[in-house]
Amino acid sequence: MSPTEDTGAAKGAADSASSGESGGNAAYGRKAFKRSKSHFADRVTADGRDGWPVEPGRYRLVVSRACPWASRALVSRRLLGLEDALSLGVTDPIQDDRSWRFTLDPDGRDPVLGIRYLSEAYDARERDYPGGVSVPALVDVASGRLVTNDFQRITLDLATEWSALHRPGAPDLYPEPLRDEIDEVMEGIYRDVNNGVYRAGFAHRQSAYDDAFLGVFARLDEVSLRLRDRRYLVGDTITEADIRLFTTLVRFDAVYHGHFKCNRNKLTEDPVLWAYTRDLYQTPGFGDTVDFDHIKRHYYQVHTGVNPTGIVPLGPDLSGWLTPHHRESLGGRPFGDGTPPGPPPEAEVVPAAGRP
Ligand SMILES: N[C@@H](CCC(=O)N[C@@H](CS)C(=O)NCC(=O)O)C(=O)O
Repeated sequence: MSPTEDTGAAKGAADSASSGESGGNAAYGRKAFKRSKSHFADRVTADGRDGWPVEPGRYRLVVSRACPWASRALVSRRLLGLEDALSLGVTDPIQDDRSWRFTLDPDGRDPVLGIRYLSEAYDARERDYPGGVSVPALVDVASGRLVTNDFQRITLDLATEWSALHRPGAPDLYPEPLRDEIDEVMEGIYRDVNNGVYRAGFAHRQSAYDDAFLGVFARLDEVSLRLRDRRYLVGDTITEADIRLFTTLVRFDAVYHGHFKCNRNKLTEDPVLWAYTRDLYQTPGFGDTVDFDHIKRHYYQVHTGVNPTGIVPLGPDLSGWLTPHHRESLGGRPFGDGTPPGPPPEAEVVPAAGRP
């Protein structure tokens, strides 16, 4: 990733003309789409060196299930079994002019933080903070203050700094001997795929779109080749790299192919990537975090600059997600010496509208 790219995440998100990721002025103007570094980059660590020690029950993870960056944290939290230690707040997939809101909760308030808008946690941290309000966000429950919105770091810290609170049998998502390779693979995937689809979707010049489009598919072709005879991206177990690729691929046909015009082909037309993504989708901790209803409504209704009618397509047909993928024949040990997580807590089960 480039730490200087601009998120475009901005306060006031309902209309893409004034909202960041959703198309904020800086991000979505005449210039090429840029993603900025996260403003709040404190880390929650085992030794608490930034003042935020790992502690069960101390923090709340706030996500939108629509957001690919937040969904990384959702998957990591499930795979690592951190549900009891780190509680979860889920926002409405549709932001209004004050950005992410807790309208899915009774009285429109997050039941633990007691706030109606995520921006209240940002304001508690820094009054009149001028930047964007983005998910994922880790919030200190007692003070109501935002700790970090650094999506690149949050998952790595869940994997490495929160290990005392991992469930028995949790996988090692960032194994030390493989870190260089994982980082290298993730860097190309971030630039060309995770962020590339946004650069294509928010492009305002043909050449910017063309570049992003070509980058997306060149990288997907390379990744598809890599995954032809190996089950996972690095090593023979699930790692952080797979989580980061998954959260983009699972959205591909639902939103990136049409809405973001990444339409050389669909995910379902690449037999390797389709089987790989289905394999992960069917792995406990991945698919059970995905809400296709939130994903589609967010992209098609919030990015009004890209989709002025706000019409949400009825397709694609989701039934294929549950079909056999046959990737077991490649070997691989999904959880290494560990075990898959159990089912999600009842309160976190994705409603039927969001599932195949
Ligand atoms: N926090 C990250 C970005 C994560 C991000 O962009 N999340 C999107 C949702 S997918 C968001 O919250 N955007 C704010 C908005 O649309 O107003 C950063 O600082 O770069």
